[in-house]
Amino acid sequence: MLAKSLTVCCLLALIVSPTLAELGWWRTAQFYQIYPRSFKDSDGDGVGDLNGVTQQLAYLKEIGVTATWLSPIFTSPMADFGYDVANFYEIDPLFGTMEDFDNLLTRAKQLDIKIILDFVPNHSSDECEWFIRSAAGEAEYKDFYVWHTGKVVNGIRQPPTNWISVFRGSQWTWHEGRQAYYLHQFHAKQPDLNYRNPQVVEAMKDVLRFWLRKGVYGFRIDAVPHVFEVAADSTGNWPDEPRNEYVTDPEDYSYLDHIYTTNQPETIDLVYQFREVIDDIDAELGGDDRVLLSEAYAPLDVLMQYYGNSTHNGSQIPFNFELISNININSDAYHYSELIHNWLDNMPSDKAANWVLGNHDQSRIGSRLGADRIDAINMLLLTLPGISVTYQGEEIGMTDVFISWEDTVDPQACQSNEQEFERLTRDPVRTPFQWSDESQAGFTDANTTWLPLADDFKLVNVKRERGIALSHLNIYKQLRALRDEVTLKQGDIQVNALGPNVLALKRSLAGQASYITVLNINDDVEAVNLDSVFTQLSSQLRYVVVNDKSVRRKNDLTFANSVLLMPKEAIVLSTV
Ligand SMILES: *[C@@H]1O[C@H](CO)[C@@H](O)[C@H](O)[C@H]1NC(C)=O
Ligand SMILES: *[C@@H]1O[C@H](CO)[C@@H](O)[C@H](O)[C@H]1NC(C)=O
Ligand SMILES: *[C@@H]1O[C@H](CO)[C@@H](O)[C@H](O)[C@H]1NC(C)=O
Ligand SMILES: CC(=O)N[C@H]1CO[C@H](CO)[C@@H](O)[C@@H]1O
Repeated sequence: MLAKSLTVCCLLALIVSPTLAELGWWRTAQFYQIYPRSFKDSDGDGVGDLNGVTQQLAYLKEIGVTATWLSPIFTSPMADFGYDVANFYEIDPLFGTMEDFDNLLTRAKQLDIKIILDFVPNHSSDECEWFIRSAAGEAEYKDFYVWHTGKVVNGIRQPPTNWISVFRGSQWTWHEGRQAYYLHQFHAKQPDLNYRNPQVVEAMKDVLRFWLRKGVYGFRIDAVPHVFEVAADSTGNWPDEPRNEYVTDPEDYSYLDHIYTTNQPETIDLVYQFREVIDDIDAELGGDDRVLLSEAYAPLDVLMQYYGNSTHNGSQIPFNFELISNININSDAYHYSELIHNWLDNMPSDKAANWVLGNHDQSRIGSRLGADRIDAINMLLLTLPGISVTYQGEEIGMTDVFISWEDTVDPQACQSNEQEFERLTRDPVRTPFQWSDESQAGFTDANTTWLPLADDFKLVNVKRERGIALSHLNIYKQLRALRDEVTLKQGDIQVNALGPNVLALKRSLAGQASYITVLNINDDVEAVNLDSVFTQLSSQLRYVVVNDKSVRRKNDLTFANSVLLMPKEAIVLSTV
């Protein structure tokens, strides 16, 4: 049964003596991502808004959320649904007013839920005043963006480099007014800010200061690796990027290897600078720590640098996408174990681990890894050490919704074609939240919603799942309650695969009960001997959390040396 087992014990922040509050509330926090367009609509226009979020904060409390990060709510022409910011200081009227935002902060404070905002530094909207003034050549803003007159080949004007946009086609768009090309790594309506201009860096730091002083507890920084391009050479030109030979579509982003437009070394330093702003505001305002969460799909060694180096602190939470990017429906338990170890074993010893299993850009857990693994994955997420990040709807087991080409609105897909959009579209994970079995799933009073609602909303919704003992929601809530145990907050972690089908994690702390999460990720009945991989277990273990595949019930006992698992059964046991 027990073939290869990876037994490395990771000591986390448990040079205990400081209390958790002193260590930082965020170190064991449960973060929840709200996609405001799709969370709750309060004004009947079919699009979610801030008052909707405020109305539902009690639900976040119910599922034990510590802090919630909101996808962008700033003024935007919505070419990329708010990831194209026109004014970094204003709330878009679609989501409400500044007063609505203040009310949200007040209510969140009453409920002790921290609000985190999405910060989109990679670009602004082309409708941003900064861009308009830059395009007009105004001295102060002239170099706020990346401009180039292009090169002339055989008498024909061409963009300065071959760089391809994430949304297909050239990264350069000609601007008639300025008579130059501007750079955009994403949509043409999202010109890249020029971070080699110190005034831009300062302007963006001011944005951070503004919202922190208003009362937000930090930021999730979007698309960090794209912030810098390679520096121009002495003639003011940039190199072309090399081809990826295996991709044949010259419009496709993966046609080129992005060695000059992503993960430039300056990016890390910028994150350290943003952290200094956070720390300065901590010193100015006091109270609980403010935090930076950074989104970067980058190699592990680069991600570890985001945490900080010997002289500088960085992002407290560099998103760990190992279990999003590198696991698929066919992955075995060794693979899960290896990816978990990758993070734990490479992380600086005084930092906190984090685990992200979903977001607004990724296929949902139930669709990506199998609907019958939803509880198992949530168990993993909530019993691993450190910080958990849940995307809205994953706690009730929402799955990807098929959206036809006609109904598709995601620019990443709309810029492709009817054959390819399904591979690119992120609409299926952004559909309205399913609150109840009522009209429009209780999301809105409108007759239509900005994206179609899932067909399964009468079965998969908060109201119904509250009443089912072993629903995804109730299992999630039980796991959340378990996270208050000191062992789960501060304990050691040991992760082992017991053969290809069973993954086990043990959390332990001297003088406390140990907790063992055991997941049968496949469809055979398995009998495992936990004594073979974990030491110091009591001979009998108690079931603390079970899922609907289990034949055992909560509080039943089992022998540690013969735990029987049904297909896809996922359980948490404790020593007795
Ligand atoms: C740490 O980061 C700072 C700021 O980016 C940099 O100047 C310094 O060289 C780095 N130190 C080490 C040891 O890498
Ligand atoms: C990083 O932050 C921690 C916690 O706030 C602090 O104790 C430490 O001195 C900081 N390290 C550096 C290099 O600034
Ligand atoms: C929704 O549709 C019903 C029936 O077609 C109609 O009576 C009602 O006015 C519509 N509501 C809105 C908000 O458009
Ligand atoms: C990784 C990534 O693409 N992140 C964001 C950067 O900005 C674009 C364009 O606004 C967003 O769509 C992405 O989510």
